Amino acid sequence: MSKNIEIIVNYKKHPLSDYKYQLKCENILKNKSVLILKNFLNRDALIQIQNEALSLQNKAFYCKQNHTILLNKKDKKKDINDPLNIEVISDKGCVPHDLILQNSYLNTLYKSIDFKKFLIKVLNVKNIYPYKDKLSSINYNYYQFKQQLGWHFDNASFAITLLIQSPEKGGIFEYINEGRDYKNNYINKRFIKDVLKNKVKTKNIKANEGTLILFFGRNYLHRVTKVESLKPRILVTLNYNEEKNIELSENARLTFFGRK
Ligand SMILES: O=C(O)CCC(=O)C(=O)O
Ligand SMILES: [Fe+2]
Repeated sequence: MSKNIEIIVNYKKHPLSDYKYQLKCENILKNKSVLILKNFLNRDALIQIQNEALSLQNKAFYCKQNHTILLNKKDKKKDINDPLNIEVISDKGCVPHDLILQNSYLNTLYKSIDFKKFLIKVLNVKNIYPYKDKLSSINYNYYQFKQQLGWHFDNASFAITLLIQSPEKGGIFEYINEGRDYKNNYINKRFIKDVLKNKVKTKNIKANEGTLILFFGRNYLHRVTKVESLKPRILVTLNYNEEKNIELSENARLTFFGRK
């Protein structure tokens, strides 16, 4: 199998190594905090990754969690009406990196120098590194019938996802790009309370299978609505760190993958 990234990525539409294209993407991400690259994967590569996702599905570890929008546990001693103390539910399945074949297109893409250089420029970071542990760098995520991800802000500064399979109904990525400025330690609780009460009109991302999404999830309240079809929503997260030798904590690994 060739390791050429042009076999995987639709270079005609997304010329990752072209400086002008990089600048354009960097500006969109800077201004909108989200970059959506539709038809990022070539058709054959998408089909191959979809097949891999389906063949690994029975190995997924499913976890259901109650958490606050800052991904903490609810504090029973604190005000239960405080929007930072309201619980939401997340449940999905996860296949960790060590179950993905060495020669998977996902590994080729993840390790590709061209892809890394593109990400570094667009995210405006010094460098990016894989996780030190063997589970966290690339994950398949499965949202089965009635599964969802509750409203939250990410802990990581950026997120990179590839939509692999859309459900027939539900499983929509919704977001609000107001209400928090992580750097300045600002959070608009009243506004967020209205979001949690479904009083605010949310935006959603219309991604199709093969779409790459980059976003700054620390300032973005986001969720995935319940999947309403038997066909699951399948998403890959490509996880990098700005520093070397970072591990996902053992606790988090036990929670999301069921093992260390
Ligand atoms: O499933 C998605 O599209 C988003 C996933 C997400 O927000 C997360 O894993 O923090
Ligand atoms: Fe998130």
